[in-house]
Amino acid sequence: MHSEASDAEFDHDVSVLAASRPFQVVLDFTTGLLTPSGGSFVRRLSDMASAYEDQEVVKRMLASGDDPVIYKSYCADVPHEPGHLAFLTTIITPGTVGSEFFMTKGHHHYRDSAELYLAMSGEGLMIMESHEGDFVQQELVPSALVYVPPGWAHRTVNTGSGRLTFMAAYFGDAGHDYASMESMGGFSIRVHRGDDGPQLRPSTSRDRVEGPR
Ligand code: PAN
Ligand code: ZN
Repeated sequence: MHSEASDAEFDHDVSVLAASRPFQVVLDFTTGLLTPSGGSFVRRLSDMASAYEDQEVVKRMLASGDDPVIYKSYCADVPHEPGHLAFLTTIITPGTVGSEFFMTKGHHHYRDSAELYLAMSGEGLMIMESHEGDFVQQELVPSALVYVPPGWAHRTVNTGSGRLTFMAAYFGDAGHDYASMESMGGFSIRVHRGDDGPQLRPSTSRDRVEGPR
């Protein structure tokens, strides 16, 4: 089963209570904490080194022991099973790798299904790409809700000077497919720090994967 290995971070010991009875958790809109949470995971630069465009900078940072936490997620105590609605919060640290803003790995869902994002604090962008290669960006500012239709890969980028926090809810059996975007060389557009704010530029990583034409 494809989803089991790549969804390891999202899995946790779900309590019998949470799985079968209504429950309540508290979202802290400033810190992004979900309390109580059923587990958490962290992604450092070394966990997603290939996601960034400037591989020279990545190598230099890691070689000098600079391996920042790019983001942390807190998962609700909900089983990853059909019929359930899984949700989690994510807190992206501010920063860049070269000029490219810190961001999530980004993924498709194995089962093409919708997802709902709620921005809680900070400033960012959500970039989304369909199977057909259509690209859409949406701003993430506090209280913004972004609807991701089935089939759209999604990545979140912190373009601000503080942390970006948001919550996302998705179908329990959606599964997380990171490989499909990775195998194409990532998203077609990247978000860099420009002189006047975030700048969206075509990614050069796709050329690396496709080779010279
Ligand atoms: C989000 C993401 C979360 C971390 O909850 O999983 O922000 O990003 P990556 O999974 O791309 O590392 C979501 O879209 N869940 O489906
Ligand atoms: Zn998702």
